[in-house]
Amino acid sequence: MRKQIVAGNWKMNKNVQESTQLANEIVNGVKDLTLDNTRVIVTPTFVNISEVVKVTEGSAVEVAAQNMHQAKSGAYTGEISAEMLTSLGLKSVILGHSERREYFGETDAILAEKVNSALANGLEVIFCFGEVLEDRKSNNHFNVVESQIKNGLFHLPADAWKNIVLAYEPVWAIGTGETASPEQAQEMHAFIRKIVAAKYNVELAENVSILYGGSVKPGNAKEIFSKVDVDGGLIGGAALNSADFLALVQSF
Ligand code: G2H
Repeated sequence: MRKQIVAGNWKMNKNVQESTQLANEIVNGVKDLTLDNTRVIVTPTFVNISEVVKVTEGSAVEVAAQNMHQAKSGAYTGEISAEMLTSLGLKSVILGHSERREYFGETDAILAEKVNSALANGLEVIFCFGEVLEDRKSNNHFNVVESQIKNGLFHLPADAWKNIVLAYEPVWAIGTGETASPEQAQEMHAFIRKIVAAKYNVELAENVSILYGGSVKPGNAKEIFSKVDVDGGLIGGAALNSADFLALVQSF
């Protein structure tokens, strides 16, 4: 059975004290929960990862990174490699978030390299993609999503997919308060599973967790997460306070 995941994308928020406090509250909050098939992940900024790792050690809360550079090492001022993340004990990294694509020029080709580097270093990849509003208005959203997945991931052999989590984030719903309706999310997630099954096989597609992201909050999560092909969420704004985030963890 594929895993359900609630992953908090803290983006460029929280200093070290705030990060450790939030992590502490989440660690304490999940202690009494029966999580069974649900993974809980938090992603602080790079500078706060070490401290958050200390707080979450031995708990059910996993720590992941929001990004990494594709090169092994070298003269890339300001960048972080996959190996640096694994040396901190991290198991996962988010790649391809629309903010990285839009503000930092991350192309499909760069992302494919990042995916390769992450996997080669034993990291799980939470791979994000999603259409902008114009694509949806022009009914081009399925094509856009298909091409992002194809260009970023379809070069991988089937066995690499055990370390892939997909995150569909319609750009028009990110941080805007707009959410895709549960039906829109389900429709896209079913499409994604179909194209992955067509490229690989049905079993592989059934085992991939597909998260939804974009203004998920306690008030809408239950309905979105209840959809058959939605396996949880990548959460921004509502991951920044423990009460909301813990409510989301319990929204399955
Ligand atoms: C989408 C999401 C987290 P928010 O970026 O990845 O953010 O929940 O604030 O829309």
